[in-house]
Amino acid sequence: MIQIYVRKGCPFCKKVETAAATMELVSGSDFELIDAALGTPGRDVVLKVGGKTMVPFLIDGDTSMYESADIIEYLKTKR
Ligand SMILES: N[C@@H](CCC(=O)N[C@@H](CS)C(=O)NCC(=O)O)C(=O)O
Repeated sequence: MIQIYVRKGCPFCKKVETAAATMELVSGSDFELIDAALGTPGRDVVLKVGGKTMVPFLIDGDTSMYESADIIEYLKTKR
């Protein structure tokens, strides 16, 4: 399943979550939201895979990306 790493209070994460909802993609079935707050395993994954701690961060198999706009475009291909 697509994994989207987010943090509470992150407006770029909220933008991705709102766009996903508008596309009628459902959290828990179409994608999984994972907390990447300081001290979480999610943050470690983001850093290990992407090289930065920035969120939102998407992982879908071998595909991974930062940048909310790119993530939204990617999700559009998964509707
Ligand atoms: N241009 C990026 C900006 C993302 C961004 O600035 N995210 C903040 C949190 S809202 C962040 O992760 N900053 C760096 C960090 O905390 O390591 C996007 O549109 O996704």
